[in-house]
Amino acid sequence: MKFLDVAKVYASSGAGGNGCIAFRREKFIEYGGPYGGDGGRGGDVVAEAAENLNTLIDFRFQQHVKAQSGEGGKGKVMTGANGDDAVMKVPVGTQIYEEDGESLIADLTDAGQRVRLLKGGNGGFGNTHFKSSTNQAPDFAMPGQPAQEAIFILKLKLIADAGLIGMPNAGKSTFLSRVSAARPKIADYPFTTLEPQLGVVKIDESDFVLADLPGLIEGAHEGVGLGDRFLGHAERCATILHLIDGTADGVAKTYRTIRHELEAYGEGLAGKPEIVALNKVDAIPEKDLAKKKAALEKACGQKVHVISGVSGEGVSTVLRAMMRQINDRRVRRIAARPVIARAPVTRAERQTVNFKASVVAKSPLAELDLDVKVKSARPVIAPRKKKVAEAEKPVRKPLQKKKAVKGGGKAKAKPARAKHSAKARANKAALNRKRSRR
Ligand SMILES: Nc1nc2c(ncn2[C@@H]2O[C@H](COP(=O)(O)OP(=O)(O)OP(=O)(O)O)[C@@H](O)[C@H]2O)c(=O)[nH]1
Ligand SMILES: [Mg+2]
Repeated sequence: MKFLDVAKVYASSGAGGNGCIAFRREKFIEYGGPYGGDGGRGGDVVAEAAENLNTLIDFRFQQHVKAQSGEGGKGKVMTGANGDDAVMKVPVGTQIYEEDGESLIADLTDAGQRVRLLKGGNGGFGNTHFKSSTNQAPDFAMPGQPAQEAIFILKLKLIADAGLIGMPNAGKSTFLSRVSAARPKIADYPFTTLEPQLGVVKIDESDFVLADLPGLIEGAHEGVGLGDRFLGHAERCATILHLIDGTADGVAKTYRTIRHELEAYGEGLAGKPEIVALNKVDAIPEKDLAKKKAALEKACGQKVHVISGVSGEGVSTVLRAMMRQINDRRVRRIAARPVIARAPVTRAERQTVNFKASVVAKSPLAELDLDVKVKSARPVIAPRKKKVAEAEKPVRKPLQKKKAVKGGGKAKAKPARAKHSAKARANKAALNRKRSRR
């Protein structure tokens, strides 16, 4: 698949659906009232970083991205359907700029990362929304909000741990094919590599991603040769491997030319950790080797590795040096990562939260003491002795007994019977009186 690292996209979100004007008309329902539903929401334009993509080539063929508009509201207070979002799948490492190509909107560096570029319009309210005591039959509704439109520039900056930089024919692609399973095109003419190539390098049970970038020549920052736009792919690298063709003359001059191009490009590339390697040692005459190495060391002011991508000489030493620098950056990044206190989400998590806990974090020492305190506290909260409880309770008991004593042995039954018999006697007397009157 062809590699493309810059693309222009015309995007528009979905417009909101219009609100509906309707009135309820049903048999036996007089004055049904307003009955129009709201319009649906328009879809958003969203960019999402996808792991399985390596190029922006899809946007060469599809430059217009449009989200669905919301459906209009309907009678019976039916809300219109929301429009679907338009999701732009881009490779990890894509930067999204405004139309000017300079104002950065988003940098998608992790797989699955999403960003909303354009918001869909809200749906308009139907006439039911406007009913009130003073306007019981509103004959108007709101239109949906219009869609948003914009032009975006997408720029892909590959996520690689290390980058290969050098003049054309320095042996960059040969080195990549030697240390990884990548099979870039190799030939003895300049600018064989026209687009970046990635390979995964495995060394000492660790691995990293190495990018082979097209060759740079003098004046690349002014557009000479392939220009310097591919240097953008080295911006995210932890280290740069600068390869110099040892069979050519003027190694120090070559080194300075490439350094000058890195400085002219800017974006912090010149300040990146650099490993310098004199390549093609298998083809350098022995008498020239020491001289060339010394000249290069003088020019770069650091240790120069002597390697050969063809014979493999010195390759593992260079890879280990690169791995050290990559690991350094990985450690620094992990240390700098902010600790995000996540709110409890699941029910089980929420139940573990102690809302009465003090805000000040306990020291580990205090936590150790905790166990001892609980143990010592147990006897204090032990249940009170039964005797004490009984002693407190029987305050009313003697009273009940007293009552019982008053009424004698069958105290409860007797007064009731006595009461009943008195009533019966009274009734009997009344009956007798009636009879006597007759
Ligand atoms: N003797 C020898 N030749 C090498 C070595 N590495 C690369 N070459 C040769 O150098 C030529 C260029 O190699 P490439 O790997 O295509 O160089 P490159 O830096 O990728 O070049 P561009 O893609 O044009 O920038 C090829 O003919 C390789 O066979 C090496 O270590 N020893
Ligand atoms: Mg190449």
